[in-house]
Amino acid sequence: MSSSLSPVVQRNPIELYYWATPNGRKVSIMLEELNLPYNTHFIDILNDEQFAPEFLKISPNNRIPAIVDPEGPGGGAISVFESAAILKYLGEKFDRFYPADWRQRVQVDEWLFWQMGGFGPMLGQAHHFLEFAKEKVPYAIERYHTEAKRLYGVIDRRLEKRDFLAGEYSIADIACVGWANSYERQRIDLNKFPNVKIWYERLLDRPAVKRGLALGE
Ligand SMILES: N[C@@H](CCC(=O)N[C@@H](CS)C(=O)NCC(=O)O)C(=O)O
Repeated sequence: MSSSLSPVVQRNPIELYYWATPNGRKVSIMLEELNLPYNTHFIDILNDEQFAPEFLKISPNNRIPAIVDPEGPGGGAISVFESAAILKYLGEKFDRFYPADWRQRVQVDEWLFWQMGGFGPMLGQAHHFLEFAKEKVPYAIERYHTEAKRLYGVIDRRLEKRDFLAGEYSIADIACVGWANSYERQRIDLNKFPNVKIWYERLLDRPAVKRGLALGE
């Protein structure tokens, strides 16, 4: 972990294994926010490249995103898979967007894990059954679309009197905006969630968020 007294300098680029999806974009946004050098390796998940043995060595769950940092703990290389683990790793290493204060960090973790457990998997299912499923399954559409709207309601209440999800702008916001960015595909009317809409626009005003979202488009 870095010390806030001596900012860590990244000398060699981080290797990013990526496809332009909500989970992938969380990491491209974070790398852009940190202004780090990185090389992007596009893993075409529509053509099963995520199952290549070389990729499985760094991402055993055969999913993007993953990173390899040549300058990991102790100086040697480290690979990290799972988007929240990557956000936490980078946040801790560079001491940015992940507060050191324990109480504040708990809040960031709450909303980060909320995203990983709900505002991600459920929105993904809604998107799948609304747009991709080969057969129309009304039960599944109703179940996941209802859950997606409930989750947007949760985040909307949370943002009622706040600019960001957990104190200052943090990896919790970065994780959630990756998914909120696909609200149209989830058939969510953002006008019904006005606090989310303002928060989303606030995040889109950040050049790094724009660049991260645009990677691979
Ligand atoms: N919990 C994982 C989920 C990653 C994930 O689902 N990635 C998708 C793209 S958004 C993927 O690689 N899908 C490939 C597949 O399903 O085979 C994370 O947050 O990193």
